[in-house]
Amino acid sequence: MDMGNIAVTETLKRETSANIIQSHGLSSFCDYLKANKCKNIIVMTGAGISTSAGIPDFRTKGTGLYDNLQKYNLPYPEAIFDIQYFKRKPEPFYTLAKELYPGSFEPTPSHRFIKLLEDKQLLLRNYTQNIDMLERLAGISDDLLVEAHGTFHTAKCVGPKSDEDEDVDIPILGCGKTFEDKDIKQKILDGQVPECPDCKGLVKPDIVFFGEQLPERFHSMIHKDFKQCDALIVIGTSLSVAPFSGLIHLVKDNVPRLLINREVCGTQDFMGRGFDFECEERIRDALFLGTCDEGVLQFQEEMGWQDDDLSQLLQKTKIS
Ligand code: CNA
Ligand code: ZN
Repeated sequence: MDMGNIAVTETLKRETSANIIQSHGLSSFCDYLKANKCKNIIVMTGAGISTSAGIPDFRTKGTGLYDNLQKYNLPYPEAIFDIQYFKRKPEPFYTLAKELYPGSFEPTPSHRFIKLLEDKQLLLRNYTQNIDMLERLAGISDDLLVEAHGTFHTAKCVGPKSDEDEDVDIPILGCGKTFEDKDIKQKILDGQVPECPDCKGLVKPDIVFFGEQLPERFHSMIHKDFKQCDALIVIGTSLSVAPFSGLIHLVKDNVPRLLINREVCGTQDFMGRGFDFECEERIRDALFLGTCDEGVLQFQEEMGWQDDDLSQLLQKTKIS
């Protein structure tokens, strides 16, 4: 028996089984941040951080948008964000856009928390799937924000409406004219479909529909950012839309990750890189199961941060 080999194997075992954080709880994640002085934190967010502002998410049973689209008479719920369907029938999207139009909602404590990370110079980037622009309203700087599913901030002519039976080309090119939200906002709020003044095409806000590419900024930022990331926080998303959902696999495998959400998600085994909130060896992922706003408040307490704004905002906001 080669005792040298056994010793090496034992050392390797100990190294690979060493915990990164001490338990799967939020406090262990915060202990790690303090002990390791992390300052390249990436925050990934979804519709769950905006529900306490009064904006429904997609998939929550009962209150989510997908359960409440009957009035739009859609062939299937996702059609409302399907580019092919939109080109044939833009009206349902605009009816929804009128209801959800940015401007009538206030940022939540969870948005404020991300801004707090920025103020403390700990935020490397906020990757959001949301299109409600509440990050901008919370004051998060443009350069720290990646709006992965686009924004209502700008819009583009996507060409004329298609006939019911016409196959829509992808990519769908209009005359290329671009617009700012102020150019089309009033039309949308008046319940009309905005039209391109040059070619009479449909003007579509630059939010990413199913069947469309994510913005160039998303693709150009992710590789450098996720390599550099020293802690990952995921808040208020079901992690069910790719490629966004795959970002949690991009951080180095010794980087701790925290999920704050009402339900567990992201645990699918992707080459051993899905969240694991149960393992007893090499604990790396932490979970706060509850509302986003409660989670960020507890986070802040664990870190010993005093932020009266956040506490006040939490009292004002209805926790959903
Ligand atoms: P989703 O699939 O609806 O998932 C939301 C997740 O958040 C679910 O896991 C919920 O359980 C959870 N959740 C909801 N409310 C809370 C809460 N208060 N506290 C804790 N957890 C909560 O939405 P995703 O963002 O994952 O899906 C991506 C889609 C949704 C993106 O393309 C967005 O554009 C789209 N979307 C955005 C908005 C918005 O901008 N506010 C609203 C609705 C949908
Ligand atoms: Zn046009």
